[in-house]
Amino acid sequence: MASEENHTPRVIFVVGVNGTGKTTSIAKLANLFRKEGKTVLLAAGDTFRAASVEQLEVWAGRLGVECIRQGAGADPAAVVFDALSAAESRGTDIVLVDTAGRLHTKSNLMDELGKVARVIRRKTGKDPETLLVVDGTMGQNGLVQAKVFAETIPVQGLILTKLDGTSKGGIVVAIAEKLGLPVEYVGMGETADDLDVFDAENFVTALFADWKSGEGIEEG
Ligand SMILES: Nc1nc2c(ncn2[C@@H]2O[C@H](COP(=O)(O)OP(=O)(O)OP(=O)(O)O)[C@@H](O)[C@H]2O)c(=O)[nH]1
Ligand SMILES: [Mg+2]
Repeated sequence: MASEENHTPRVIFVVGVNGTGKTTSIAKLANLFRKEGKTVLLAAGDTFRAASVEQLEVWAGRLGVECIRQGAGADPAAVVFDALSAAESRGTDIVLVDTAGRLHTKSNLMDELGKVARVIRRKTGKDPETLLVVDGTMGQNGLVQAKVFAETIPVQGLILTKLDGTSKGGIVVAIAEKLGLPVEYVGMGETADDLDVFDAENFVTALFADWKSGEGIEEG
């Protein structure tokens, strides 16, 4: 296993509006990476509410992964710095960074994301992989919010959550078109196993199959 002195972990920075599914998606990603045989560490960067640190710790306990935390009200950048130090010394493969949900209109909170990203860059020598979590049931509103996030900090891809709900599919096409960002993962429920790696071809096939059955096309 990797434990050389200058180990640099892969850092995934998870951002988005309140309640979109960031913390749950982190648990799902941790579960996915662990199944791939990777070592994972969670950083409780949502220090805004005490309950959110606890929420992440409950997931960490269930999944058997470590969670680096400080108290509520701590500086998220300091929590992330600690988590990266721990990952470096332990040779951890992937650090998943949770963040407090924020409205795109709150510029001080948006600035905070930039600060955390800078700490990650300084500590690891590279930009984090930033994944923006978008609630698939939010329609156009989600799109507008996502657009502002992506204009504020560099975003590499999207996690589209709650696609197990009623709204299906269409938003994926709209987002890809309007934001020009790849959908990396889709959330399909509330458990750690409910995350799919997004595959455009399969997705379109499934959409088409739904449409066909909706049209009542008879089977040969
Ligand atoms: N049905 C469904 N529910 C989801 C999915 N992802 C998250 N949720 C639920 O959505 C709610 C909010 O999820 P969180 O992970 O706490 O969202 P968050 O973005 O971390 O929220 P804040 O930290 O408050 O901004 C929870 O009840 C989750 O169980 C999903 O893919 N499908
Ligand atoms: Mg959260």
